[in-house]
Amino acid sequence: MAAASDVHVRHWQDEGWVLIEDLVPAEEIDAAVEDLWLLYPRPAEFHAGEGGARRAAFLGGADDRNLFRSSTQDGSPGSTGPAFRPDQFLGRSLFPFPGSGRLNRLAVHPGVVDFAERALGSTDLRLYQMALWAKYHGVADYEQPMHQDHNHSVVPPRSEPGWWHLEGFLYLSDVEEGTGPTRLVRVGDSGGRLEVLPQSPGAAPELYAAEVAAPGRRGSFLAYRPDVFHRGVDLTRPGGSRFLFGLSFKLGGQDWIGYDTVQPRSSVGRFVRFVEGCTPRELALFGVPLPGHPFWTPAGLQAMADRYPALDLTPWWDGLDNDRPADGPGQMGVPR
Ligand SMILES: O=C(O)CCC(=O)C(=O)O
Repeated sequence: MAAASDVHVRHWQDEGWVLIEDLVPAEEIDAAVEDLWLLYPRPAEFHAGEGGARRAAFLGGADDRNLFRSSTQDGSPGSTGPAFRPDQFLGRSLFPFPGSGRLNRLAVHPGVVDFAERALGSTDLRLYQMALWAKYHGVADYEQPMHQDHNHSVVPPRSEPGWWHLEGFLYLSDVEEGTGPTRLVRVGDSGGRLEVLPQSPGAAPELYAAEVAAPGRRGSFLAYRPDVFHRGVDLTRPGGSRFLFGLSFKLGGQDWIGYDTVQPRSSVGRFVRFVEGCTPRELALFGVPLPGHPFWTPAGLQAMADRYPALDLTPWWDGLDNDRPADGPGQMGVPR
């Protein structure tokens, strides 16, 4: 497994953000990306005006889930310059995704999870943001103002170890100048400042002067702290596109932080298949209690086996201190 180095971990902790090149091998991304095209048109298709309903979803609509509200930067029609515009967010799709399951597996990629655990200093993590984000040149003016993601928490972030969370983008396509590499500012350059509202170039020229772009090949992982100023920029290359998997992590128990929830889609077949391929540690990222947790009883594990027939429940049964039934229903979920 490709692993992030301690230098990457320290860089994230000290500077606030880091780009880890090739954290996921390009071959794994290429195999997983085949599932993307069930949701989005391939770039050539999109720009040729093909792609049917998958393309139409990008035209003439708006998605305001991510909007920051401010009187001066509301991205109203016709506005120019950095702003949050509803059509910037048209390409978001929530986990779990259809297809082979390879794209879903990237949510728990060992290289990404290992980095998040080391950066946050804990193995008790939760995935709280799991969404794809597709952008195509020409769909929207993607230029955003400098901001911190205060929409990930109902309280202001704290900037000390133990209270951080980790926001991340796994690159599913090569992200180069012209295809919108995110701009970010080192925390040292913003001096610990917190701003709930986005900062315009006129109001905070020093943040724009300090911004650095984060281009990288597919498989790279961009991670930033919640107190890092950053912004999306426009896609300027004709025919260009950018595909990311937003994966953000928090410590277990930090209920004030959240974004995407998986529960509303947890009974669909694609989620069942995903769960059935996971280890206990991977499922803990979604809040599933670990083996040995007092939540589990023999009846609870039988019900788990009914809901996820192909999940290997052996570790959970082992965690019950030999309390397993002598004769279960004979499914993989109930070891004999
Ligand atoms: O798309 C990007 O590069 C960054 C997006 C972003 O910062 C946001 O929407 O909050």
